[in-house]
Amino acid sequence: MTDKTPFYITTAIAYPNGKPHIGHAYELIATDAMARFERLDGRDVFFLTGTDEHGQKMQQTARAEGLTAQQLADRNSGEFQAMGKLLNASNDDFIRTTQARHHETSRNIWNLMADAGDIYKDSYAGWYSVRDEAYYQENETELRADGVRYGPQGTPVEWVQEESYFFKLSEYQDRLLKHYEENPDFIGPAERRNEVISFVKSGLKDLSISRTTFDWGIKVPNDPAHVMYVWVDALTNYITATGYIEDRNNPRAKYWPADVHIIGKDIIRFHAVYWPAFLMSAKLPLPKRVYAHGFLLNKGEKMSKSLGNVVDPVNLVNHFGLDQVRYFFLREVSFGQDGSYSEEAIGTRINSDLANGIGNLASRSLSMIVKNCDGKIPERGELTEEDKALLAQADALLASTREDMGKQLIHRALASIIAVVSESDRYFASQEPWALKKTDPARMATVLYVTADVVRQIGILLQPFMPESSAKLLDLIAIPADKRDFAALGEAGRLVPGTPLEAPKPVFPRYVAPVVE
Ligand code: ME8
Repeated sequence: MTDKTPFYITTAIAYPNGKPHIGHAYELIATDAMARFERLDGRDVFFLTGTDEHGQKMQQTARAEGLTAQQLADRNSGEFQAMGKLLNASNDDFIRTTQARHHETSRNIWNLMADAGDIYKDSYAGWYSVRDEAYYQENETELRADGVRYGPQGTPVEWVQEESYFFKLSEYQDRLLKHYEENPDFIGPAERRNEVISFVKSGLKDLSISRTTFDWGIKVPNDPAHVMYVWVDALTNYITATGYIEDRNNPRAKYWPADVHIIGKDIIRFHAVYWPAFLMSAKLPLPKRVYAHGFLLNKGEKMSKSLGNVVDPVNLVNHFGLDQVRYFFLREVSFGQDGSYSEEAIGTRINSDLANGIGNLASRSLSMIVKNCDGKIPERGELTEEDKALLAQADALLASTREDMGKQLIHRALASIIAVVSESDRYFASQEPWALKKTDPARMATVLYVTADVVRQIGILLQPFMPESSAKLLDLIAIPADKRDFAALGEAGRLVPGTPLEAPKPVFPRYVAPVVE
């Protein structure tokens, strides 16, 4: 049965203090694959991404570049939107936290928390990392030999002391722990869940939620000397886009609460501690799941401007091709763990899985059909045990990939699809349809039919990961537009004998590394 219920998925919203890097691209590609998967599976999907434009980091960067924060945000938010187009991201909306709709929702959620009695004015004194836009306890920081104090993410912290509003986070410690216990799927993967639970168990202090020493932010209701702490406003973006707080009749209100927030592991604390506490205070439903992916490392090393190894996603896509890059990251990196990439590794994946794998299977089987079956999908005869076993494996992919994708195990879903490609290669080689051409053409036709139907199902299932190439693959087998979603998998959409095919064009070329002179 097709599940048509709403499905709301988000990426983190990036700081547009610079151009997007490969980490941003990775998160967007992965979230896009999940959104596309659910859409093809019949769900009513809302997929949101955007930019997080306020805060001290934005203001400082803008100043250093001789721009206003708004100018910097406008310039780089445009870069993030362009990256989304380049990556073929299918987001339904792009939110910018400087938009009026977002200012309104941020004020509304603030007022709801204030009405609950959870906000009070005091003064803050403590450590702050502008790079992380995060407050840290002294015991989370360390003074290093260079005389600089660093926070837990390795970024410098500075001492801030100013009048500030506080959120009574300490009062939510028990409720949060109870929520994690009662909802074991709320945080994934398990390492992150354990990390969050031990952080909360170690004791929560009230959280400073406004700043007075700069003004690039959303003004606190009735106290314009304060701007909201950037994370209060940033996290709120997820609900802004649904209009849920303002109008439950908004056609998008049905998407709240979100099914899953996809974020990087460095920002789990904000999403799995602060955000649910704010929502509990505002008496709003909590997101169903927060899933943190790992970090991408360049040849095993952290990317940083000083190491000069920050890879521009545009260059990577221009060099290898978009779907090749999408495939590589989604297949190579275990989603939830850190992953390393290198040009060699990308080239190897492209050749083994795409060119020699699915590409070769499709071109061998389809060109044989074109040459030997009158250019039409052949009739299939009686199925042998081998035919049935292969079709059964392909037919079983929907259930297994659905289960994997439901747990954000993207790499596992892809691995099982590619395993069926390898299985089909073995089947094709052992059935020897080229030999059957002379001895038993009817049997050859059945073997080609079975192989082509597996190619069809693989093409349908690969659409979330490689939308453009999969469409080309499905074009080669003349699959009509209304037979490309998951409802057409298995018996329901089997190839129709007599459908004319054209000679297959290569969909996945081999990658040949450029010769370095
Ligand atoms: O954190 N590999 O923005 P951001 C993988 N504005 N993912 C990476 C990465 C890497 N090398 N570097 C960063 C922020 N990311 C906030 C979010 S959400 C309400 C506010 C991921 O631009 C990072 O983990 O620093 C985060 O999920 C996203 O990119 C944006 O990072």
